[in-house]
Amino acid sequence: MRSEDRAGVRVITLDNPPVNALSFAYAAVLCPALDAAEADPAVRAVVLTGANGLFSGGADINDFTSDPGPGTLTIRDVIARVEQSAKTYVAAIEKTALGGGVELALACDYRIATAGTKLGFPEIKLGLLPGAGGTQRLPRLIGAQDALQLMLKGDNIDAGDALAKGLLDEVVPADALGAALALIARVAPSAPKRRVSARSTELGIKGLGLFATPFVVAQAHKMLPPEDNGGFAAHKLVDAVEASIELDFPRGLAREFRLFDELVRSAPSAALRHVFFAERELGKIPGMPPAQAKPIASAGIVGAGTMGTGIAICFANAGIPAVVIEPSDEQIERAKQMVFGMFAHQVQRGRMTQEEAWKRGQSIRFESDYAELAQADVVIEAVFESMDVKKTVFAKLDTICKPDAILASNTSTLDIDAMAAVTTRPAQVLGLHFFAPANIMKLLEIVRGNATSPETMATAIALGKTLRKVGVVSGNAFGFIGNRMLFDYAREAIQLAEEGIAPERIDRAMKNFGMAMGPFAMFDLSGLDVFWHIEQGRPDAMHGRTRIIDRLYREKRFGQKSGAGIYRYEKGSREPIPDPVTLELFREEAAKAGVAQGTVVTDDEIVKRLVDALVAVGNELLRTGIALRSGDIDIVYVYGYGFPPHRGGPMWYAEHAPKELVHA
Ligand code: T1G
Repeated sequence: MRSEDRAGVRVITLDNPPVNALSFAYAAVLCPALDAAEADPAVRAVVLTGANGLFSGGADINDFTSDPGPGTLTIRDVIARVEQSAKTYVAAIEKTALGGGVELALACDYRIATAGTKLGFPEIKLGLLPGAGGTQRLPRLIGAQDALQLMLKGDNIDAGDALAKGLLDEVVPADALGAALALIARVAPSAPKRRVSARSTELGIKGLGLFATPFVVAQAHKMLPPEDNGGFAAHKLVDAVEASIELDFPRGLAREFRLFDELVRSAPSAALRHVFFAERELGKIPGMPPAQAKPIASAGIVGAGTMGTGIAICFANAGIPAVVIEPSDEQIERAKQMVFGMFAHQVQRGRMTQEEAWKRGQSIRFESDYAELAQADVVIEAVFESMDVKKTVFAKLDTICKPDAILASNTSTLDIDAMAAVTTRPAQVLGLHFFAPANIMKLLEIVRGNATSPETMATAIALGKTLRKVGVVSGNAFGFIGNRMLFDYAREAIQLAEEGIAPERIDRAMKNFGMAMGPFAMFDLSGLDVFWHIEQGRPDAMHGRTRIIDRLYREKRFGQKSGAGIYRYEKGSREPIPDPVTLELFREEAAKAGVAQGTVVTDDEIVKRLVDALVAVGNELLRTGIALRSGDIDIVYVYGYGFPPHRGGPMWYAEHAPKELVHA
């Protein structure tokens, strides 16, 4: 922390690298400094600002694993001192202010930020609510409706929106500190304190007075997911904002503190905090010598199918021009439609200007001649999932691409080393496994081959961030991390169905657990034919072929795309309809395999068996080093396979869920 005086104004600079977290330890530094400013008659006003390129990333999330001992100073004590001060406080905010950082600013009399600053309350993403007065001060400042939206979503808003909502008093092009000093020169010491807590909360809904609060609150609760399935913090947040309307400030604050304490001890919050830190560990590869990432200024993609085109859109969104090689004019037309459609949709949703959409669309070039890839810094192959086809592509790329170009495969299961072996540059070959739809799904498996160099890995990890992906490093083995585990998960689901449990019941149990969709609906969405093809390629060691998949494939029941798979679908509908034909197929296959029908299981036991299947393979992947950390596996399943983040991922869940629910 730095503190200096400028003409009677004490400038206190938050300086707790890397993100100026307002930890218990840092509160013990800040509180005496605030007390000193308060006691110094020469100080007529105080400016709070931040070092390290931001204002503050909020409270220190590490602090939540332990209870602050009696007398421990916390962010709440810092904020109380600022608000109760007799002096004028101005928050001078640059770049980022999140969670407790915004709550600190809310305790000040004035808030000034530079244009482009991001402000937000991400606590909900940690299974928490703003627990340093935010749920009581923000509604008083900007109205209950806007405050609730901001805190329920947990997304950042920029300074312009924050000014429009009344969260900020001023937005300046640059130099927030200078603007704060100028404001103080204009207003202090004559200006009265502007304590937000002294205000009362307006509902902030046109034409609706506070009388409507019970109705609005009830509506808000109705729109939230159930408490036991991801909605725990959100419901508490609504209760806290209701308190900001119903109760005076001190009692509202006490209600907030009680609700926060309940959340910080909760399993969903512990799980979400695990996901937060697991995500930040991803780029750290134990044992890999430090290496410099190479800049990627141009990309090539081979294959303009759904994946190839989605990958090209990722590059366009990151401002990197991409050349897509596709021999079929018809396929190029389809791909151009997809690109155009995707960007037009962004414009319609107001997420992009027409001009920006045009620019990004134009940055993707479709060609048929591989020679167009000669100068690309990275080339990603996204052709049909056949090793022979991929080897042909890699051998060709190796002769055409510049010597230091990186060659990557978007394969979801196949052997990267086998592809590298047909090139003269195995050190620059790796897997970059995108998930469908590639321009939407955040997960990226970065598959390290035996010969892949540290420099290539560093470049790929940096590229993942540039493409705004969550990049997880995987060793080179069949199915890498995600798909490898998925096979055993799918297998266990089929086993349950062969034992007589209806697919729709299994899917319902997994959805109620929080999965985005159940295993059988997933089969039908991704296509049983795709599953069948991958099964043909998988090593026998991984259990035999799945009889029912074979059977459904031979009966051309491919899923949604053919109108029937595990479920059947009405024409033009994606609504799964249980199909007695499938039940009969399961019964026949079970009888052939001598699988006893009539197993009686609870929904919890269905969840247990399926999560167990994931965890058993997860442990094997950790033992063999294919996965670096159990946290990495959790991130793969949360970002790539719809595993509920409030359960922390399969490995975390197995370790932390009540023992009666798991026995991995
Ligand atoms: N607490 C502890 N560590 C944090 C942290 C935090 N709030 N924020 C970041 N870190 C660590 C992170 O783990 C990493 O560590 C390093 O800082 C750089 O982070 C009472 C309850 C601020 C936008 O949720 O969103 O306030 O890996 O890689 O990309 O109401 O970090 O280097 O060892 O992400 O530049 C609410 C979380 C807290 C914000 C910077 N705040 N942080 O992004 O760096 S709860 C948040 C972020 C709260 C109050 C409540 C981002 C960032 P390491 P990074 P970045």
